[in-house]
Amino acid sequence: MTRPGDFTVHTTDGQARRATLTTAHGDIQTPIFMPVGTQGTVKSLTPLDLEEMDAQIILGNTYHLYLRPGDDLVARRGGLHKFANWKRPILTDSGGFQVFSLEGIRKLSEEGVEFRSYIDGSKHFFSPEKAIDIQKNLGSDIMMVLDECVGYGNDRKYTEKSLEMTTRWAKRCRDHYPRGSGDQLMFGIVQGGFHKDLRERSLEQLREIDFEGFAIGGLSVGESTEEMYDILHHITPLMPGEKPRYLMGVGTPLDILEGVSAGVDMFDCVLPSRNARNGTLFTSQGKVNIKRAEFAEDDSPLDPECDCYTCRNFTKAYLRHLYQAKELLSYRLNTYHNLYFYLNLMKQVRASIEDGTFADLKARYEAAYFVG
Ligand code: PRF
Ligand code: ZN
Repeated sequence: MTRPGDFTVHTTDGQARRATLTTAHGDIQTPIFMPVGTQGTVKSLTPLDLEEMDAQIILGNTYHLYLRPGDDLVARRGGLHKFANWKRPILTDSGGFQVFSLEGIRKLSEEGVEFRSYIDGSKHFFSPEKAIDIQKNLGSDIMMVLDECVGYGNDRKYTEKSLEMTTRWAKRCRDHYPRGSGDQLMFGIVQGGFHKDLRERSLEQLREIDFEGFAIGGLSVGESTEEMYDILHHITPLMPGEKPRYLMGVGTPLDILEGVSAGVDMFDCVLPSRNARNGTLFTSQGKVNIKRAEFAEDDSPLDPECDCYTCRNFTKAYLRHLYQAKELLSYRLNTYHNLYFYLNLMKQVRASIEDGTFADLKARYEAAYFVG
């Protein structure tokens, strides 16, 4: 019998791990990519689409769902799973990142963060406890602690003070929902900017608190790829091996492969869905910009190696036309393909770890995606 929070590592290939995480809405096979469904929907797709492409878990946002339609309204409808008719696991981000990255005046204090609604400018306040209460109302399988995501370019002193506060907030989140209070899991978030010793300190402090998993926050915030990979490879091997590791808001196919090579188990990013809506499509041959004139009369499929609904049924010429005409179907077909591509990448990653051929897979994608 498995219980929510159980995490079993089946095989490793270098630092890469093939594992299973149990949640209240079923098991997740890792490494995994989580499509982003900020408003309780992965833009332009239905739950049926997502099930068809084998999405195992999606991400929702505390910040957005609290502001609209309101977490109480969602709770009265039995939680986000019922409300959105999504039966598989859901992870909710705490709002930490959104409050700090979206516009809106904010006041930060030990107690929490005050911010203005991006919808109507009204004032709101998130304490660590409030962020957890909202995620309880949403009924997600994995809740994230409230953290401060320190932007790129902050000095060491600021970053140090911030990570110490993020730790105190993390403790308050856990105290507000002690392990065993319910079926929802809670992950801590490592901060510390681009200072290795501060990253280590953040991790050490969070390890004292009993979380079911650990995330790496504060990356992909404007730094170079080298800086990101440097911190990633430094901190991931120091994270507890017997718990899931989640790299927040990252990234490109190559970033994900790099994360897996460092031992990361879970990823989310708006890139595949957002790029789809801008006409930037990920294929086995690299990125394709579908708006380009060269595709106007191109009757070949977007990616001959992809067997998604879009690639099996439509030509590049048609996809370009839909994009130029701003047709709704353009968003839908493009999003379907890009997410299918990411989920298929993760399927290949899992199989390659089982076969001990992960390094070969990574090298193949690096050849297709390297932009010199
Ligand atoms: N914190 C939280 N969510 C996040 C991040 C973070 O640092 C990031 C950083 N890439 C993405 N999403 N809570
Ligand atoms: Zn496709």
